[in-house]
Amino acid sequence: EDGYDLWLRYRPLDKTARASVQAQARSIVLAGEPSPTTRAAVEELKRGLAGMLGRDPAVAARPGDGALLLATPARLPELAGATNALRGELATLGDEGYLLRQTRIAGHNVTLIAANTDIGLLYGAYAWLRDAATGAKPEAASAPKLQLRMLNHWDNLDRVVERGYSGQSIWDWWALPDIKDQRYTDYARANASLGINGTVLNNVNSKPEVLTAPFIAKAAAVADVLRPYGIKVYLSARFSTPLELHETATADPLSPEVRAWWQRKADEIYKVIPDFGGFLVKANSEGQPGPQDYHRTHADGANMLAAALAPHKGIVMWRAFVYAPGEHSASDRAKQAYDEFKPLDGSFAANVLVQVKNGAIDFQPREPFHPLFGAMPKTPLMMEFQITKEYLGFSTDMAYLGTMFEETLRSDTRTGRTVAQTLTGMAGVANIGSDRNWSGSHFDQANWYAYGRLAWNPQASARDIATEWAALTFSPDVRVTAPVVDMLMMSRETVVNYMTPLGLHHIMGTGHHYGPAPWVDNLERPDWNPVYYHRADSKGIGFDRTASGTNALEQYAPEIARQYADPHTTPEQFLLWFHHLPWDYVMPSGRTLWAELLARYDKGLADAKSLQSRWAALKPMIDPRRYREEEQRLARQVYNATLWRDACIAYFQSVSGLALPPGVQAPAHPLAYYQALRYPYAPGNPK
Ligand code: BDP
Repeated sequence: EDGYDLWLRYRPLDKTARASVQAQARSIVLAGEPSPTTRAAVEELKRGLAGMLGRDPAVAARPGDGALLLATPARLPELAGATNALRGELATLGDEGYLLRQTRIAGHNVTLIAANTDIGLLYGAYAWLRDAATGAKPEAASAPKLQLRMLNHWDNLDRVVERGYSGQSIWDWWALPDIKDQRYTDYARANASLGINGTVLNNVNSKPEVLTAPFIAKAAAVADVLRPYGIKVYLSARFSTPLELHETATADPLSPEVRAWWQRKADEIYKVIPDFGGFLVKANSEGQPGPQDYHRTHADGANMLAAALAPHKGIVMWRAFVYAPGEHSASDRAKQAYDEFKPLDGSFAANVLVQVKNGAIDFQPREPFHPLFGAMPKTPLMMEFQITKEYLGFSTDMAYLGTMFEETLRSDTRTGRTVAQTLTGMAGVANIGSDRNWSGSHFDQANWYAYGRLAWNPQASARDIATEWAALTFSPDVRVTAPVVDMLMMSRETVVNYMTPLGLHHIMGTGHHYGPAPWVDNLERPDWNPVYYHRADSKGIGFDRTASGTNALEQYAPEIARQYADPHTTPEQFLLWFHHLPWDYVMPSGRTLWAELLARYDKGLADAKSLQSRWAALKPMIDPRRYREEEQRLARQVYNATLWRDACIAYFQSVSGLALPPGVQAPAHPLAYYQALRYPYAPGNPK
């Protein structure tokens, strides 16, 4: 096993499971005429059954006893019939939902995969296969809770992936449109199995070229492969495209010439991609051009593009990740997005969604939820999660993000809704590349999986998802799933502890964001420096975001602002995010803040070692290649955790001037050693 098959491995079942699956699927029957989408569903069922049962399944034209029957009301009038009990249930499932049921149809006992549309059938087929492979009962009705379930590829046209740790981009722009890699189809299968229904092919730091005819043709070729799987193609658009292509004299969104250009461009795209999804835009952030260059607002910019796409039913996903030099950068970068976007609530066109990162800084190992969730009731919002682990040790360190996504989604905004309930869509910055195992490491496949499952149902449990993934990826044997799930569930907290415990953030190495660098204080902009974020000195540590500091807290609902104003009622995990506290501040554990910080670093390292030994215990149960590949990574993770612990302790001790309490091991090297470490060819770094 090399990981290429992801969670769609369809390995032979044990005897009992085989008998049960066989009984449910003596033949595969599609009601009505095939379409490209039902063909994909039937092919997947054939592939799955052949793998799990060890022989090719029969495909029949009409249902008999034991048939696995795929039907929509349009394909099988009986389903739509007034006497059919399923009719009402189906009516609640919308265009993408499905139901699985063992029932009697046309005088036969069948396993029914029913939906209102062909894409629902495809999703139902994947769900049935998942149940078959994990031994779950095929009795379900499910519909996605979010309309838009997107991947965002940060893939450049030269195939370098920004923050990508799994090889080159899977999109071979050079070979497209004539040569369509088999991987595109397998990508579509994997994503459809999770219910992902859109993908942005190129980096948010976009180039004008992507909107020229040759690249539109390439994107169209990808769209053709993904279409049967219910996945629409989107592109990241650079705001100044017409100007940079020398086709207009300005990029001002209110200029008639510019508006007309984008309209023509939209028409041109829809001619070759009739179901093109729309644009994702990063504007006026990190040097990207945008409407503010012309003293216009984000809404002016977004609405101009939205007007061009609206006749074709396309959408604009406008990112709220804005941070630029100026007042905010000098005081508190965390406040900029809210300050710029909250006043615009209600002024975006109907086909604009604002895409907000999970936290207000930048994909840190832990952040409180972004204050814009719950604050823009008149604007459809999308969550942006980062599946690729830019700040969590790349694909080297193990960190299951299901728990992190869950933590944010379940956060109560105190505006009557959880974060999940404020969402219309979700975007995940993909961790997919052309590595054989797709995601750089086997465990990182779990993050793609968890993201997709949570995009379908943001209320799902990270633990249940981990269990499902482990069963599909390694083995349904509980002697494998139970320990693998334990590893997954502890892994992200482990990384938080050895990198940024107690609410610390952004103390990673400059540019690449790998490894510790809390000492960096000499970068051009204040908010590029780790010292800006931890503010440690001889007296204390932490960022004061209360009223005595930057008051970023006031961007949250009053109940939260009140609760977090006091360090004693602030959740410990966010303590230093919101407060600057003296080193001798007494923690709930009874330890001083200084001692607690050291204890957290120690725990992070101890847990990294525990991950390693837990995996070692699984050796007899895991296939050799995947075992070895993760074994090496977990060893490297122990090295990284040691480095983080030692470097951070050495540095914070150099500022606090405090002694290490008895029992705490001194760092292996002096601070200067850690400061001198370099990572010259760290992957994914655009600089
Ligand atoms: C940061 C990355 C940078 C991205 C930026 C973004 O370091 O490479 O371009 O986010 O989201 O996390 O636009």
